[in-house]
Amino acid sequence: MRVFLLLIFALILYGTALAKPEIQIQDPWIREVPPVSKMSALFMKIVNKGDTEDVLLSVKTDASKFVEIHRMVMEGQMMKMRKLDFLKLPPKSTVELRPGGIHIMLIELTKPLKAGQKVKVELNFKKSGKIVIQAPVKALH
Ligand SMILES: [Cu+2]
Repeated sequence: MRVFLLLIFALILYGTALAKPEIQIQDPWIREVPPVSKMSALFMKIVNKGDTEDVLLSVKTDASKFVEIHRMVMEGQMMKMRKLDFLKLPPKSTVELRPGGIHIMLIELTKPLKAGQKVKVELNFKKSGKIVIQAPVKALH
């Protein structure tokens, strides 16, 4: 009986070890802005191929002083941006960050962003830890 219980326990532990998120970043890009603009936004698809949720906690880059996760909301007739403290990434799903939707706001740009440049960005996830990407700067159209 004791051996049987141990076996069950080991199987549960094994299962827990296997259950984890698996994050992939696809098609990241930063919107090109005129040199006078002090803000831009970063977009991408965040794919979680794993079987448990992960959470995007924070984003860092040298391209701007501050970085925030934003979503667009309708208030009356106005589209406004609201800050999110984190972004949930459900298992077996893709969260798309795109213009007009959820985006990562780069506030107080440290240098002008020109199309063709690549910007190093560090994403911090609750379970997957740090993922570093190179996001190209592109014009919106
Ligand atoms: Cu924003």
